[in-house]
Amino acid sequence: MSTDAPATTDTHCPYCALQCGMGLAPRADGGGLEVVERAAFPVNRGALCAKGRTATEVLAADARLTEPLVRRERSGELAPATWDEALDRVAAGLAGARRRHGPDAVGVFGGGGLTNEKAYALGKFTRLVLGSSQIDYNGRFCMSSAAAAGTRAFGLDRGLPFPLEDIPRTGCVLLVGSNLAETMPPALRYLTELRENGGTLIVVDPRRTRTAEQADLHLAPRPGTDLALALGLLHLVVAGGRVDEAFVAERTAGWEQARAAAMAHWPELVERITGVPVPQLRAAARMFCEPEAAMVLTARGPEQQSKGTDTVGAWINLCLATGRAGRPLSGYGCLTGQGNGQGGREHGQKADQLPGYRMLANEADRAHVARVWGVDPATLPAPGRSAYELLDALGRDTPDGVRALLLMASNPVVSAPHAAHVEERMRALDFLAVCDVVLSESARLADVVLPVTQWAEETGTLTNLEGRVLLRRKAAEPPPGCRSDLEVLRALAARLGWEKGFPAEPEEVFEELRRASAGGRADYSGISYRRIEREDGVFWPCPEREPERGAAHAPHPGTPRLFLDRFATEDGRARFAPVTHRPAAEEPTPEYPVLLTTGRVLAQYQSGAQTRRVGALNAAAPGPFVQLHPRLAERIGAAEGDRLAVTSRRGRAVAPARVSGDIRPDTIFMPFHWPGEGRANTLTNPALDPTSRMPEFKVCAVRVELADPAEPAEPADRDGSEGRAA
Ligand SMILES: Nc1nc2c(c(=O)[nH]1)N[C@H]1C(S)=C(S)[C@@H](COP(=O)(O)OP(=O)(O)OC[C@H]3O[C@@H](n4cnc5c(=O)[nH]c(N)nc54)[C@H](O)[C@@H]3O)O[C@H]1N2
Ligand SMILES: Nc1nc2c(c(=O)[nH]1)N[C@H]1C(S)=C(S)[C@@H](COP(=O)(O)OP(=O)(O)OC[C@H]3O[C@@H](n4cnc5c(=O)[nH]c(N)nc54)[C@H](O)[C@@H]3O)O[C@H]1N2
Ligand code: SF4
Ligand SMILES: [Mo]
Repeated sequence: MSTDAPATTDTHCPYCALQCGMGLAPRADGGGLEVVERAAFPVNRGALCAKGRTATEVLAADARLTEPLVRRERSGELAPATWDEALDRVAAGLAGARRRHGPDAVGVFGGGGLTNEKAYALGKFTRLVLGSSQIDYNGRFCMSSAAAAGTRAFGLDRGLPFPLEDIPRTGCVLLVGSNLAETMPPALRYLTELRENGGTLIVVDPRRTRTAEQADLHLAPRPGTDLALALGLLHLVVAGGRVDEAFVAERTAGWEQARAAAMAHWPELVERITGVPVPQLRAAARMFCEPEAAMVLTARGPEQQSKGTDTVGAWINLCLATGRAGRPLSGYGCLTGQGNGQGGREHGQKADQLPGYRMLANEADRAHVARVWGVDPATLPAPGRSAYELLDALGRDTPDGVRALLLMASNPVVSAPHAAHVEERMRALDFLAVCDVVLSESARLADVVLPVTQWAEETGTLTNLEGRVLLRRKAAEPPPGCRSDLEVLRALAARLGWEKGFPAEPEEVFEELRRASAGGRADYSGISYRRIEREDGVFWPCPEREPERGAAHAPHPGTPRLFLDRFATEDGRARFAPVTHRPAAEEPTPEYPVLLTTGRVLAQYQSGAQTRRVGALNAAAPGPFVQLHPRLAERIGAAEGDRLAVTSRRGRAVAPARVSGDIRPDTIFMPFHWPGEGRANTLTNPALDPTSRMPEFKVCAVRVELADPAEPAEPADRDGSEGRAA
């Protein structure tokens, strides 16, 4: 921080996609920073959830890594090392795998929490320095189905096509598989205001969540049946004569096929598939169609399914048929998840994409980016594997196996589906390097761990769920042993023969990102750090405008609202998705008679790597649990707090029972924030959506029984699993 910097720095929360504005001020007692209110920022207007309020605790030295660690050959243990030794080891590990097995034997796995600058640099590093096609990131586990469906329908994928401030002014919000009262608490206010203004809220969730409690109507389908539900609602729309024929004729294509699929899903059939009674279906169709404007918002519930892309497509169809898209206060939106869930997927860490949402398979896109990077387009690799497929290929002794991995900002040992298998694959690697701020369960398996700086210690841009590009500002100096991810990439690139092209200064990277994105679908070329500071963020697309001769320069204003005149497809029309219902990859059987779904609780974030290190959050959410209905509990003889064993075809997890009438009797719910015996992802199914390659986190078949009381509980180890044997 420069000496004349103001005492309070305006910045943003390190965690979710709402990217709440907050201030960071030096503590009165001189020890570190404290979070203070930043009321002027429009998204959260000062409100923060418990994670945001306690975020500075992860900056403390005792919560984090402050020196590089290298695995010692003799002891097999991770031990402190100098930066030079650690970086030399990483460069040698990556180069060695490439020399022995070719460039695609080196993989990179990124994260949607990385800033735009880091995501951009990581993709460029992989394609140029490593020459590898094998990069993907945890956002594949997050919104990739909504991204694929949005691109297919609208020609563009941006989480929300409107700012959050539009929500209170629409007539009805149909919220599908989002528990935002726990996952984005300050956003609940928009729904409260909607209802105060006379609008209605419909929530679709197999559980009666804190969010569902706010709804005028709560539909509780069986997990994995949203596609049928959406088709059933569209059926009722057609049968009730509520199709907006003029809109369909003028602004869409493909209606006949979509209509036929919906007509095959009559209400009684849909009741049988989903478990939602016909009168509730009728009520929902009525509530959605009655007001002049309405929105459908989805989150991970319908998206994290092996048919997530078609499922989101079916919800979009409902919007299109009723004319609730491409008009003011109407539309379909996806509530993205991670801090930079949106921007993280636009700038080149996704297996098939280049910066600016350009595509690796498109010649013109390759040529543009290659020009900015100063290389021959032919040297850019082809699209690579998706996240789970990449993890599944780790350490494989086959010609296409990935032998060395650079992991930056994800903790797949806890968060990947079929996690025991993924852990086994990671252990089989020839070489694993991890950049993280804490010694996560995945970092514990590494040969080299590089301790990096975090949010409040560095500057960078992030793109929130509204498509608003924000500036997260540096507010404190990092511990002396930490370096930024950008510095790490620069140092590795230099060791691998690229002295230039990898600046460590975020604004310099952003300037290059602007040029790389110019003319692309996610065009950031008109955005600058200065503009973001002045304007509380700028919505993309925001192309740079050449000043007109004689006239005062009017920069592009950014695009808070998309599609009002035309959709982003070539002919300007939105596309109906030709979708029909299909079952989940795993349906219940006598051996596995119960459905497991998974998700989040308020006080923990993701794999818990950061939030399990915060005292107040651990007190609020100390460990895993199995939420189950009293009828199911009675059937297996379980009472509140009893240890339950949950078994799927992939493994077994043990966690205490939480008996609650707020869940369907045929379904159990487990949060996925913990490692060890209660790890939900030991159970989950890596069945992938054929288009988005998103795994089916939200439904698999399990057996639930009382755990053997003689079996000792695993000690509650906050830091998780053992390291990798040498
Ligand atoms: N506290 C907290 N907040 C977070 C995060 C966190 O880890 N903790 N993570 C952030 C990230 S990356 C993300 S992606 C978002 C996720 O935000 P959400 O999508 O709101 O979170 P989830 O709990 O995964 O899923 C939401 C709901 O889907 C329901 N659900 C389960 N199966 C189905 C189904 O088949 N159909 C339907 N319709 N619903 C179903 C679950 O019961 C759950 O209540 O949260 C962000 N915010
Ligand atoms: N069963 C089940 N599993 C799920 C889901 C589910 O709903 N159910 N949801 C999925 C979803 S939506 C998501 S997004 C994934 C997320 O799962 P993960 O990818 O594991 O997410 P995090 O726990 O946020 O991991 C981020 C890691 O990066 C570190 N980190 C933070 N900031 C930085 C930084 O600036 N640089 C570097 N190098 N490291 C940093 C953190 O300390 C942490 O170790 O989980 C998925 N897994
Ligand atoms: S809602 Fe999200 S961005 Fe806001 S304070 Fe909580 S975790 Fe941070
Ligand atoms: Mo996510």
